[in-house]
Amino acid sequence: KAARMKWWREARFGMFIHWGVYAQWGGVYHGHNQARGGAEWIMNRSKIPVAEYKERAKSFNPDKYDPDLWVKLAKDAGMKYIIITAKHHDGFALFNSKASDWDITDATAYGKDLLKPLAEACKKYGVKLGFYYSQAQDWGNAGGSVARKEMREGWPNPDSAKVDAYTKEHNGHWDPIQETKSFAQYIDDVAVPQVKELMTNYGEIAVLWWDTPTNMTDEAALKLQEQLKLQPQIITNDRLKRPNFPGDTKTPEQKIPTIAELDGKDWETCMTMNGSWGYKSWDNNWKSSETLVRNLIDIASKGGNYLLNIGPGDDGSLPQESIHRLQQIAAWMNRNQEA
Ligand code: JFZ
Repeated sequence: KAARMKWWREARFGMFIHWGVYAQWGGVYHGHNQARGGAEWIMNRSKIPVAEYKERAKSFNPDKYDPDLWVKLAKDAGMKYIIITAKHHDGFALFNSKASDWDITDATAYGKDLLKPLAEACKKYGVKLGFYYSQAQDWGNAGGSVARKEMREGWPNPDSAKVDAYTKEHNGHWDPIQETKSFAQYIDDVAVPQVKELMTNYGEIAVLWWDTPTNMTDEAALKLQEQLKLQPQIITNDRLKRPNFPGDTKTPEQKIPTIAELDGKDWETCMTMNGSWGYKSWDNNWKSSETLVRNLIDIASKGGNYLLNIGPGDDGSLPQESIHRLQQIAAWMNRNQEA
């Protein structure tokens, strides 16, 4: 394990990327700003019917997508690795998947694998690439599980009480199409083959970043873990299934542990630059570059890694505020590096 963890323990700084078709909403549904949660949660928070969500996804066409720029910004800021949401909770795959039509190639106007060119750019700049994969929650592929959130936290829909009652009775699901398969079928038909695709088609993968093990079973976790043997050097976090699948790294979220809280395990704090992981058009609550640099120093001084998030827009461009902060971090790195 020590050999496998060596680069990660020295890395200190990485880039998290939350990107998907949810960027088209940007935290706004039917003219209403999402009341709570990250913009990547809008489908669940607003209980958008699956067909309606997929209809809008058809026009997803990120023609300003420039992975070379993303990786260069990361590299210049001193980041050693990038983790991108290959599939978030809405179930949409940013890659060409044979296991589901709910993917970039079949479901959108853009039609090209988004991860391949990112993998190439990472190789070019010597930055490691990892994938975030929402293994349990999947709102767009039948059988996936759903964390129940009340709709009235989303937008003032007159039917919200009815919708909330429905989700309560249906294990969080709000659209009958979500329950046309069992969770076990979803794992076998979608999650396992997709993880295999991710472990096979993009070269060396440094990290598999699991998330929200809602309704996970040991059986499903074992099947998913099995696919990782295709990448023997891979590092995983602790969110596959608790408590029997601890993974390699702990992931305190949006917070930096105190010295007293450290327990000797490898850890990585993930954090947003504003208040949302996915692109949210109206969130102007940006942390200053000074704060971000201080966080990095604080984390590095305690032996952790800092995974700092960007949320690209639906056209593939990065918020100007994010670019600016990455450049200011790069400038700080330059001023403070050994001669
Ligand atoms: C999850 C996702 O639901 C979210 O959209 C984002 O991808 C984030 C990085 O991960 O949210 C979480 C997961 C775990 C905790 C909090 C939010 N946690 O352990 O406190």
